[in-house]
Amino acid sequence: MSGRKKRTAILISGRGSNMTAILKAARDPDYPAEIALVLANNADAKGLATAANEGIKTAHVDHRPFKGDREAFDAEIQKVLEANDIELVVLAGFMRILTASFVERWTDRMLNIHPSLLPSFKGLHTYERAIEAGCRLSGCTVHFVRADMDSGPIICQAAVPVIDGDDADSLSARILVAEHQIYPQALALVAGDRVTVDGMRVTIRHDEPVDGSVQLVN
Ligand code: 4DW
Ligand code: GAR
Repeated sequence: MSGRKKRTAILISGRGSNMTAILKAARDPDYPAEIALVLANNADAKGLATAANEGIKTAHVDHRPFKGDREAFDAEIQKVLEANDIELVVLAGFMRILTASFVERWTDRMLNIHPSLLPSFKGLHTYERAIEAGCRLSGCTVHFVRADMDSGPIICQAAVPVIDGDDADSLSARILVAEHQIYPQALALVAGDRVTVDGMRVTIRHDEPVDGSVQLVN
């Protein structure tokens, strides 16, 4: 690997399967990010125990004592990130909305994954809405975080077919497989300094020529 690994924090609220996929990828000596911290707002987040078992440093910042003072909650998170010399932040199923001032401090250094092909289906119930709309393709998106929910420059997307008879459970399971592939890849691109942002457009420096072939689905 050329250059030093970027010290990265993963923020979670629950299961942490994307976190686990990233931890696995980060075991590669050539992976350009090291996961220096996993932080959760819920003490019982399953991902917190997984990370601790993997020997990763964990932190718990409970949002409840802040009683809706989001600036104060975010300031506490910022304090923990700074204490751990964090350079990149990865939201992986982190369920608390972060304030504009926190988001701006981390502009182009904070990533999120969302289970739809953004900018379609921002918000909740993405699977039900994609099925209801009759989409033949759905998928997932890794993007830089901006103050507006589920907005921000897109780094990677994966298209996943919607199959006749799908329900939210079957579609979400298929999309999750793709999430676990693209999130580690997207983080590697950012941590490896291969990404430049211009407005909403991300340009990626690839080593291999990009496959531009058209794929027909269903
Ligand atoms: C997201 C958006 C809204 C809520 C939860 C998650 C998507 C990812 C995300 C997390 N934090 C973010 C984002 C984002 O896209 N943009 C910003 N911050 N600025 C949501 O409505 N959460 C509510 C609480 C849910 C819970 O605790 O279960 C909330 O009130 O924060
Ligand atoms: C993932 O499906 C992720 O795309 C979604 O939460 C799940 C977290 O799972 N995120 C959002 O909906 C954000 N808007 P995980 O904890 O197993 O990684």
